[in-house]
Amino acid sequence: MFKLKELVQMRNRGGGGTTSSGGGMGGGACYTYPDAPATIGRVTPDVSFNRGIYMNGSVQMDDGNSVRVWGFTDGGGGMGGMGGQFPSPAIRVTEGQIVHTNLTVNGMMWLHTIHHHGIEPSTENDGVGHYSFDVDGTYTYQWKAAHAGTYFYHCHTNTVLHAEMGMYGALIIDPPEGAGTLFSGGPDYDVEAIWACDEFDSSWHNLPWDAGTCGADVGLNKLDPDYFLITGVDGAQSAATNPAVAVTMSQQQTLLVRYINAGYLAQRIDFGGLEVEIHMSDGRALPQPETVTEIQSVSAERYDCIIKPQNTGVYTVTIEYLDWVTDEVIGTAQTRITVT
Ligand SMILES: [Cu+2]
Repeated sequence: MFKLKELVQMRNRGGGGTTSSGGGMGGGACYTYPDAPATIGRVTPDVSFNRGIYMNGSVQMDDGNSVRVWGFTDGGGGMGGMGGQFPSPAIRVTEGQIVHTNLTVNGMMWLHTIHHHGIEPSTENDGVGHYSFDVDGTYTYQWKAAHAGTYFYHCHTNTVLHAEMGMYGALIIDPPEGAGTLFSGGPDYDVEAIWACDEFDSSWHNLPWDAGTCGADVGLNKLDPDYFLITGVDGAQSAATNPAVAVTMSQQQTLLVRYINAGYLAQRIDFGGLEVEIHMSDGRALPQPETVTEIQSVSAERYDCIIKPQNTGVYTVTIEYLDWVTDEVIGTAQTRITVT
């Protein structure tokens, strides 16, 4: 009688043992589903976005190292993978709109999808390859922005790797009142920050796109992160002052922090003594706002946090990245809210 571990070892040997190095379809990717159809029931959208692919980006870390990232470009194309940003450009729409997200992977050997996380479209438009198809040419994801709130989109091909590589961006649905109001009947805000908190295991970042799909053990079950980021910026030092992350506001203003757990670890955020009103989670309003000074989250959770500072000052916000079983702190990232 086989034990589970032996069965896994047998399967891994049968699966070929290694993955292709170049990442081409000819290299033997398994468990991918190419050939996207035309969008079923396609209608004229209220708004559309074009997304291409880049796979040659890099993020400069505070210790001087750079780590390779992949992501989506703002535009079609995808050839050559130039012009990427990390995280990928936000998709921002208004509640009630029919949206088209046009993904173009033309001319590349790789497969990708877009999953609009927290949106509930049809299976064909949900971007989960195993349940529909991965995209090797073009596909138009058609969906409705049903509920205002904070979401994100990410690739769902060989997901454990592609999400880790940085293939995600914010997805924001404003209410009909527009940006400046969180949801109809909800709070208004003057200043907005999007904090997508993520961790990198840099040893994963040189793997080919199809790593592990044929059953080889490439280590994707062992996340050993060495970098801790806020919205693509190293949280060791840079995120404390980088204007893409750190907030400067006056005491008379109201701040909205759209917080996204974009990593795999649990996270705990301490707001440095500021009181925070949680108004929404995962794209839905809470029955009553809850006032806290700390949030704890798990992978893919979002919280919409309203902050009305009572005093001027510089508040250090600390994100702790926690072992998902033991709650041990594995790393930290910091940024600041400066109230003048
Ligand atoms: Cu991908």
